[in-house]
Amino acid sequence: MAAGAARLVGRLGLLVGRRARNYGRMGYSDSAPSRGPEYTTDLAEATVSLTSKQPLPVYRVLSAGGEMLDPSQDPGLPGETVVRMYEKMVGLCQVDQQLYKAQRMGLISFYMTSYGEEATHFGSAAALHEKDMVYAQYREPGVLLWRGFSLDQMVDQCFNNRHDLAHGRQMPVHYGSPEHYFQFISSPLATQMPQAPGYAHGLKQAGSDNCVIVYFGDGAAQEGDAHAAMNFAATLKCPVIFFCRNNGYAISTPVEENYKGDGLAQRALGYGMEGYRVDGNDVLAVYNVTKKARELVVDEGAPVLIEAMTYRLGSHSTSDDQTGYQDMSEVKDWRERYFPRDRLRGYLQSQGLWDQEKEDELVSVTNETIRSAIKRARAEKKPSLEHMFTDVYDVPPLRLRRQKEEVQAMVAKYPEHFPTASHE
Ligand SMILES: Cc1ncc(C[n+]2csc(CCOP(=O)(O)OP(=O)(O)O)c2C)c(N)n1
Repeated sequence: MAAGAARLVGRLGLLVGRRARNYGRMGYSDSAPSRGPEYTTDLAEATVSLTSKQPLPVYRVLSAGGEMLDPSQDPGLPGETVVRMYEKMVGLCQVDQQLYKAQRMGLISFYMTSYGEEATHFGSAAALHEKDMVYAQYREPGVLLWRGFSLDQMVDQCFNNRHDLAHGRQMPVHYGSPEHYFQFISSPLATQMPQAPGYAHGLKQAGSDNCVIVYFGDGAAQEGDAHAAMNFAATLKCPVIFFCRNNGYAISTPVEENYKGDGLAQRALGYGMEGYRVDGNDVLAVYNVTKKARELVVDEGAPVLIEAMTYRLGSHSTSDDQTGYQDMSEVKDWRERYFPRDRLRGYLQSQGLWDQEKEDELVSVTNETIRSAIKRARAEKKPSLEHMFTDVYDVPPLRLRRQKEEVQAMVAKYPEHFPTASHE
C-alpha cells in the first residue's frame, strides 16, 4: 500500500515536473524562455495578420496549352512514362463516360466521374513507390489504374459481380485492392484521414522505407477527423503525404462557403509541416511536387501537405445535378482551357510523342475494351450471400453466426423473393 502511494506521488511529481518544463518552453514561466518565442511589447509583432501574407502561388510546369514553361522544371521522365500517363488518363476519361451512361441506363446503382481531376491521380501515383500505401477518398481511381488495376476490374466493382474484390458489399466506385496497396474506400467523409497516419506510424515502427499517401477533398478537409489526422501525423512524425484535391466544391457547397482563409496549403504551417500548392491540372507539376514530398516524408520521417488546385467538371455523382448550383459557363471555360487530358496531349505532341493516328487508335481500342468489359460484367454472377458475413472477424462471433443462419433459413423458405440462381 505504502509502496503504491509512493509510486503515485512519484508519478505525480514527474507529471508536475513535465508540465513546468513545457510551460517554460512555451515562454510562460517567470524566467526567460530557454527555447521558444521571444517576448515583445509591440502588439503588431505578435499579430497574425490576414493582410500580411499574399495568397500562396500555384506551382506549375506546363502552360495551359502544354508548353514547358521553364526547362529547369522538366522532371525528365522517359517519353514512354509520359505516354503511359496519357494512355491511362484516356482510359479513365473513357471508362467514366461509359459507366456514367451505364448508371443512366439503370445498369448500375451509382457512379462518380473524375472529369477534370485526372492529373492529380496520375501525377501523384507516378511519383510514389508501388508499395506506398494509398488511402483514397473516392475520386482517385486513376491511382489504382496507374498501379495496374484494370478497366475490367473497375467495371466488375461497379457491377458488384463475383469478381468485385469487395464481394458486392460496397457501392460502385468504392474500390480497393490489397495487391495494389490501395485500401478500400469508406463512404463517410474523412474516415481514411486518421487511418493513414496510423498506418504510416506502423511503417515507421517497422523500419520500412515506404510511406503513405492520403487523398481527400476540400470538403473532407473541414471534418474534425482531418484535424486529428494532421495533428497526430505532425506530432508523431508519421511518414504520410496529405494530398488535398481542391476542386472548388463539396457537392453543392463552393469553397467560399466551405472555409475562410487561403485554402489548405497554408494550414500546413499551423500543424508544423511543409506544404505545397500545385496546379492539379498539370500532371508534370503534380509529379514534381509529389516526388519532392515523398523525399521529405521518407527522409525526414515527417508528414507533408499538398493542395492540388483543380476543378470538378462533372456533377458530384449520379445523384446530383451540377446545373442547379455551378456556373456552367465557368465549367465550359475550365473544360476548354485547362482539361488535363488536352494539356498533356499538347505537351506530348510538341515532343513528337503523340499524333492523331495514335489518338484514334487508343480511343477506339479503349472504348472497345470497356464495352466488352461491361457486357461481360453484366452477365457475371453476383457474389455469394456468404460474403455478407465474411472478412470482418477472423472467428465470427455467435450473434453473427446466428444472423447468418437466420438469413439462410429465410432465403430457403421464400425462394420466389430471394432468387439465388444469379449468385455465386
Ligand atoms: C461524414 C459525411 N458527411 C457528409 C457526407 C456526404 N458527402 C459525400 S461527398 C460530400 C462532399 C465532399 O466534398 P469534397 O471532400 O470536396 O470531395 P469532392 O466530392 O469534391 O471530390 C459530402 C458532403 C458523407 N459522405 N460523410
